[in-house]
Amino acid sequence: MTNDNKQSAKTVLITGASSGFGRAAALRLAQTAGQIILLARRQSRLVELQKVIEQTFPHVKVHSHAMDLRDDVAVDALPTILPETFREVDLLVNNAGLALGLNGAWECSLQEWDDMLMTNCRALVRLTRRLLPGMVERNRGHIINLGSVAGNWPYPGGNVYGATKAFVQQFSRNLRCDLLGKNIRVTNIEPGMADTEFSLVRFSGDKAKADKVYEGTRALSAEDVAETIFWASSLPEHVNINTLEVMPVCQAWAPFAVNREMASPD
Ligand code: NDP
Ligand code: 8X3
Repeated sequence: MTNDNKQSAKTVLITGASSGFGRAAALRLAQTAGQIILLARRQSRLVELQKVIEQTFPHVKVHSHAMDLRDDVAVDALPTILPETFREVDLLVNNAGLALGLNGAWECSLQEWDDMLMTNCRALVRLTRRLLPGMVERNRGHIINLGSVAGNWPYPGGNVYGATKAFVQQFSRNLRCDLLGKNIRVTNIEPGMADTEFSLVRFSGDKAKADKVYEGTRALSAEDVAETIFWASSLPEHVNINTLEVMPVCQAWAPFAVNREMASPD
């Protein structure tokens, strides 16, 4: 299988483009895209990235759109308020997402659980639902979702975050079923430990705690994950990568956890 850049998406929408995978994916996809829509809440970051892309890839048209994906009204309005030349999205990268906290389920903040559900699940399906009819009408498109190894493998404190990513995985597969017979691809990319702002967000800005996650490791970089997004999107149109689980070499699965203080008295 060789990459065929002629098949690459023309108009790309990337959520969570202000940081990490989203930013790196925008820079990587700009090498072949015609138009790129950058979406996240932090406008100044998007504007800075837009300038970098425009300077580095003068052929690419960039539109920055600052919004909170938890806002249903803003998500619903998006397809009709984009500048006309950006409306026919060929590649949707549903990347925006977050983990909040690493506590046991009995002591987690319900607000944080809601925020993860709203961003990682509700916003992702809503935006997909809004853009999908156009893809179906044009019989062309690719949706790349950012799942996680946390959607496949449980770990302590992963409670709702992992569950949101399991949702994303099954949503991706079910989309494939619904789209059978249409020329639309769906891919779920499932990275392991990657050094972005992810842990800083998870630990509410506590940099020492976030740095500890990556201490002594060679974690995935944002660019490593961006490369997988680019690769999946640049394969010939008849090739669908369903799921792609990617870990750094320094990461593997834990053994089963066994508590040895619960033996019966006799
Ligand atoms: P970052 O924290 O670096 O980036 C997250 C992005 O999501 C930011 O651009 C942020 O932008 C955006 N975002 C978050 N909430 C919202 C919102 N309500 N509305 C709009 N944009 C939002 O993390 P990563 O790049 O690492 O994560 C990207 C995706 O990959 C996430 O879905 C994450 O769960 C997943 N992932 C991460 C892994 C890791 O170890 N890093 C591993 C596996 C999966 P802003 O704050 O400006 O709105
Ligand atoms: C992020 C990877 O292992 O921190 O999705 O949950 S992990």
